[in-house]
Amino acid sequence: MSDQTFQTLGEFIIDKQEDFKYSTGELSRLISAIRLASKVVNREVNKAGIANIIGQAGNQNIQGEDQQKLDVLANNIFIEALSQREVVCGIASEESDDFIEIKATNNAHLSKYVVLIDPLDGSSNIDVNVSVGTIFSIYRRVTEPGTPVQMEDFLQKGIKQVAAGYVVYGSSTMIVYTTGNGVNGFTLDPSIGTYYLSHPNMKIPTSGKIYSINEGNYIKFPQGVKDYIKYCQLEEDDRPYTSRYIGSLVSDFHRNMIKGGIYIYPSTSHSPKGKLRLLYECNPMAFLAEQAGGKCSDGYRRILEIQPTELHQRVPFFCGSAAMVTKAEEFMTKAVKP
Ligand code: P6P
Repeated sequence: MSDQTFQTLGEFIIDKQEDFKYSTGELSRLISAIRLASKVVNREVNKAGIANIIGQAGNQNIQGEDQQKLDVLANNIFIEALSQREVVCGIASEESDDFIEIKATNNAHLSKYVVLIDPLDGSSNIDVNVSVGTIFSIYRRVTEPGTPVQMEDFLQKGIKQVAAGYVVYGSSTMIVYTTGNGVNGFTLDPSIGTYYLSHPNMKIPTSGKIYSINEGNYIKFPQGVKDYIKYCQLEEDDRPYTSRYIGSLVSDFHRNMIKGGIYIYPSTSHSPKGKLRLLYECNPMAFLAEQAGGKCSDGYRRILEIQPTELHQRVPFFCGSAAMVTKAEEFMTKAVKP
């Protein structure tokens, strides 16, 4: 790193404190809790390989310690970090059927935030050393202090998010997040455990040349998706585009944030609602995409306007450069016109 002193994430959070209306510092403490948990998960992810050598998840390693599956471990690390600091009154996780109420030791029930999280998305990629990530979404609770209520406090539309972000545990570890005032990316210097502002005010290029979709499912895709893929492959204008699919949402999304492109996980004949979860994958990514000038829909409707009905519901997902998502939506609409 040059001798230029980059702002740290801690300094950034303090500087941006005034961005949060009526700020009590609670949201800042919440983001700081996520920052801490991400460093612990980063350490565990980075030693996963060696852990595999000395003991598979679910077995005992040579120290006789039980190897936890990394996504379960990551889930526990984030829940502990958020619970200990009494900054949230409830957490919904991809790893838990129901939301977790954070019991008030002091004034947790007065905490005005709920967090929805995918603690280790793409964890099946760990064994092949592909980047994985954490995705988080933060809302202000709607109900009065006390036990949170699923419908009112967790099943809120994405437009109600107060903050959202992801951690990508890749060739370098980054936190990318928004509080509704643009998107900023921070890169971890593992030698001192400090995140530095490396990607200020991130903007998704309006268009791009990368389309990202699992074409192994091609025959199961809706006609509009098939038509759009063929459009991407035509030798015409700025095409053919390049196909890139890592199979880790955070990595595919992060690449598009920087280079431009579109990521699609559509409905299929086997999964009519697609695969990705609305509350802790699609909504946070949609908030980030829109804050960075991009676009995100289910092929027809803005993701952030969808009214959730279940904690773990799935939705089709088209996200990335605005012009590319608009073009894909045109093919989807054309294909269903009588
Ligand atoms: P497929 C990982 O399991 C995940 O939830 C996303 O991170 C990723 O983009 C997608 O599923 C990959 O799914 O069906 O293409 O393997």
